[in-house]
Amino acid sequence: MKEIQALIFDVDGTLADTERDAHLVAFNRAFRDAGLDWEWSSDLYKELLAVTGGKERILHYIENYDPPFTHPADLTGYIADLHAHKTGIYTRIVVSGDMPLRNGVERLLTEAHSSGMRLAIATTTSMENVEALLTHTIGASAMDWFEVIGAGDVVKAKKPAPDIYTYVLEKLGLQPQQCLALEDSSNGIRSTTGAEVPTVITVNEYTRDDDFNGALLVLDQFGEPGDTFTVLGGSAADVARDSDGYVNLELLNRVFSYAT
Ligand code: XBP
Ligand code: MG
Repeated sequence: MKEIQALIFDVDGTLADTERDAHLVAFNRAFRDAGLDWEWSSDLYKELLAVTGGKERILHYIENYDPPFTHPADLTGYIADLHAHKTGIYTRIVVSGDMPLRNGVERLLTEAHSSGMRLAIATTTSMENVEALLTHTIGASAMDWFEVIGAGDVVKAKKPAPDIYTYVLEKLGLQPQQCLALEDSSNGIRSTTGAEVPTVITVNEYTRDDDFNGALLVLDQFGEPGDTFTVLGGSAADVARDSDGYVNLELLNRVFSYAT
């Protein structure tokens, strides 16, 4: 059986349900603190998630939703400052311990780490946010579990462009077909598909209706013994149906060898 050489994890929506209870809350508080009369609802945020990256999302909102706003001379700098403030609010929410990892994530990461599996992260959010999340869920040592963390502005074109995966693959010194990506959104799978990395999806409330064409497996969650996943699709769906109902390395390797 062909074995996975490295797992590459997305962060937002995959490791934790950060979008509604942390990112969205932080955006709205940052707007209020800046004296802006903007309030993103959860439904609007679902639409805005089509654009990845907080700075890019704010610009997209200004350009396409005509909010009350007096354009500053330096719009890029203004958005960068607003977003930096949002990042501070976001990390404080995460540091307060109010953002748990999704079901099954800590078990899977712990198994992968202790078995010597190479681990990496490919995310649109910032390194600060990744560090806050890992440190305040698993613990500070979890940052060292990941050999490569590709985050935020390290590449110019964010997801759905393949650049962040290409960057991580290059740092790992691996070919795409030697790795497995874990994602939660259509922007995520467009990015992995562009980089030719086989992909397993766990959906969340914002991405349930996304198009996951090309996924090896689409699940509602990683699952735990006694709190098992539902298989939603993917070319290797039958492999998951014939399993104990939670994602572990053995299942991922079986799904992987089905694909490669
Ligand atoms: C995550 C994102 C990010 C976060 C906000 O996408 O789109 O923009 O919503 O993060 P993915 P920042 O899970 O595909 O990486 O505000 O830190 O940019
Ligand atoms: Mg995501």
